[in-house]
Amino acid sequence: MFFFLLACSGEPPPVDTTGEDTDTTGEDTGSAIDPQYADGITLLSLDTETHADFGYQIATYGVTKDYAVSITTPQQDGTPRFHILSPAASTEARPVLVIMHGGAMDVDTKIPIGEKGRCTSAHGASFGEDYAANHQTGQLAARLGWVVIIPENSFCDAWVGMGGEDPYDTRHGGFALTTAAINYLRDGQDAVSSGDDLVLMGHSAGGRGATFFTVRSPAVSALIFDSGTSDVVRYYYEDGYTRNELRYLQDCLDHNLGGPPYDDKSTQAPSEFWPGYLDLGLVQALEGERLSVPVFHLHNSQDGTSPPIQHEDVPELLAAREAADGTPWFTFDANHSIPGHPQLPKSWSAGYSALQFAQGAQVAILEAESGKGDVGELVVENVMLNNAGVSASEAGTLVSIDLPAEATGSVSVVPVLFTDEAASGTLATVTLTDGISTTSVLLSAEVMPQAGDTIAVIARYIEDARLTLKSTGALTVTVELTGAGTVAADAFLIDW
Ligand SMILES: [Ca+2]
Repeated sequence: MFFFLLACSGEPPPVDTTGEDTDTTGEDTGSAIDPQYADGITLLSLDTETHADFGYQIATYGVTKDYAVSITTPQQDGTPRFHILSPAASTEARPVLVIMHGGAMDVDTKIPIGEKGRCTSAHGASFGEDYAANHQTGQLAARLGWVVIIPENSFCDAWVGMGGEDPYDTRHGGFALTTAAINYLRDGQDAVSSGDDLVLMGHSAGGRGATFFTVRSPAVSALIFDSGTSDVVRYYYEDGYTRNELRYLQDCLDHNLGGPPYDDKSTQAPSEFWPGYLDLGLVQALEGERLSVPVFHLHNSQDGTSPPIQHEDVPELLAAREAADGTPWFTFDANHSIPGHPQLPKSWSAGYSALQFAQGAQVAILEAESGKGDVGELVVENVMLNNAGVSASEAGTLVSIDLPAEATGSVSVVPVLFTDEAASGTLATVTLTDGISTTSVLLSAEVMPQAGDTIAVIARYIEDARLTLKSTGALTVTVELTGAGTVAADAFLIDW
């Protein structure tokens, strides 16, 4: 049995998230239940309707203080909860995606300087319920057969809280709750078997939380970091925020991690609280060689909380790590674009690429507007580059674009195309060729996503639009329109 390897002050609880004892064959899954699990986790509700069309259910659990990972005090006005999206029962070893939501940071010891009451049980429940029903990447993962865990953080602890063992505030339990949820699944309590893939994904404050969890858990196989502050020390000290904002976020981090990162900023003398910062910041974790898993790094250069200065060191650190030990990485400026940001409606391209990456594929996102074709007009809905595409409604070549040279071998391409609501019939032919071999697919209006379409349409679109070609040569993807309706091309998702 593995335990967390910890170098921080205070002694968080030994927690096994390796799943080593999990029976991935699905046989006899109920035989090794620790009695305290049964006492500590309660099924609060079971929703079999929301995701019935693909055979999934949403189980919502409440965690009590008696659970193996102690959470001394329930969150502000309720029982800590988590959701599991899964089939009712399955013996198949499924990859697991854990999604940590944003906003899980506040000062709960005094009246916040910032948005008062932002981090509450209602806040956490709202995130959790919305993610379970609607989160784009979460649903996409479920449709692809993953089990999805969504913990609700209203501990205001930036996901670092160790519950009853927390050295600074035992009301904080974000880390402990996430651990409890993963252990619960991996111990076979949910009647679904989990495989070796355990992927942590977090948005904003959840991005930092997912980094912190990944550093401290040997069971995590990949990290999807979305729109968090990559450099938490710079975040603590950097200009770019108002005086009140800076005081607010410093108060939050002081409260979450016990104090500031440095005793003396001018000499960068680490404080006793430094180990927390070392693991919470993506930059700090990489600099400290504390992060060993593949990282899918999404950032948004339009984001005021997480401006470009936050992320400028990340590619170099990830590239250096790859040069040293071959660990894969991917970075992408999603720019809060649609598609691009995996939390927003219709924003499934980055999420889909992230899931492929997390399962070992090399990936690329190729913007359609960079290979503008003969017929299409460049469409820019706003100044964000990645929200641009090419659009046309007459027959001809919409876009023809060469794939990156490194995409060789068995290469798959999913074109990200959209159509207008009035379109009907066959709209486009998408072709992937190396000049010798060619593969094509016809796409129709009933398959191609439109504004307001559900994830069901998107998932079907991915299945129907995916092209795969074995090739060692230079590949080109082409979209030919039939003229039956308006088609917009945003990007091509490539994995190999
Ligand atoms: Ca684009």
